[in-house]
Amino acid sequence: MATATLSILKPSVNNLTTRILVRAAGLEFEETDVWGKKSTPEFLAKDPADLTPLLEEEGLPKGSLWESCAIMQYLCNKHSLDRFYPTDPGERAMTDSAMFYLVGTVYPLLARATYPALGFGQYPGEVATADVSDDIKEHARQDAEDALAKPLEAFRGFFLDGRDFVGGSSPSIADMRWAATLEFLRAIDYDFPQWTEDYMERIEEALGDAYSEPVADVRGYIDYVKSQSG
Ligand SMILES: N[C@@H](CCC(=O)N[C@@H](CS)C(=O)NCC(=O)O)C(=O)O
Repeated sequence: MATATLSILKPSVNNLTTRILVRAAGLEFEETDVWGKKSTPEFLAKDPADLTPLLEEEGLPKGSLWESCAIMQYLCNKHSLDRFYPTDPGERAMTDSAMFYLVGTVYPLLARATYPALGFGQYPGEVATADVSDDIKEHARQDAEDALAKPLEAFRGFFLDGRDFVGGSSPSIADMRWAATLEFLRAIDYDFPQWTEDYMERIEEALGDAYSEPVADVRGYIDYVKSQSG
């Protein structure tokens, strides 16, 4: 019987990264799709942030944990998955830096650029949720899309300089986090530099079904929203 439960939403890349890791590591886990089942008193008792992914496992101080990168770091620490989260302090710092950069700096831009196409709600206080015209909202969305080129280049120039992956010769949890996230840019037919396509291809090839099976949910959702916008 699985000792860990991962509560997920299938079209989400924040969820996808953890779904890739548990498969790549061959961990025993139960995956629960919580579409329409969040925001209940039971869910909020475990996850007051009301966000997915959510990991439940005995041994966690509160029995539950949210935030995709924290979940991946915890699982790697607990199961000694050094190949995905190196123990050398310098290599580990590279992995952490790439993940924090993604979550703190890149994801907010990417969400502003892609969420309208994906049909996802945006955050209070942003242009997209303000009482302004659609033209102004589109202008702000385009600004976010344009602004992505700089952090993408920073990522390539630093983390992939002389290596195939942040993790060196094989993908780390930072690579899973980055590749999963970049999938959303297909919703806006983002003009990827060739290195990005090559990087994503390398990750999928290295991880095989562990990547291809869960990413099909995200790609399927993107195909669906594109077919609706036709
Ligand atoms: N930084 C968080 C983001 C989590 C997040 O935004 N999760 C979204 C799915 S992409 C969610 O559960 N949204 C549900 C909601 O807003 O009700 C992580 O990486 O886990």
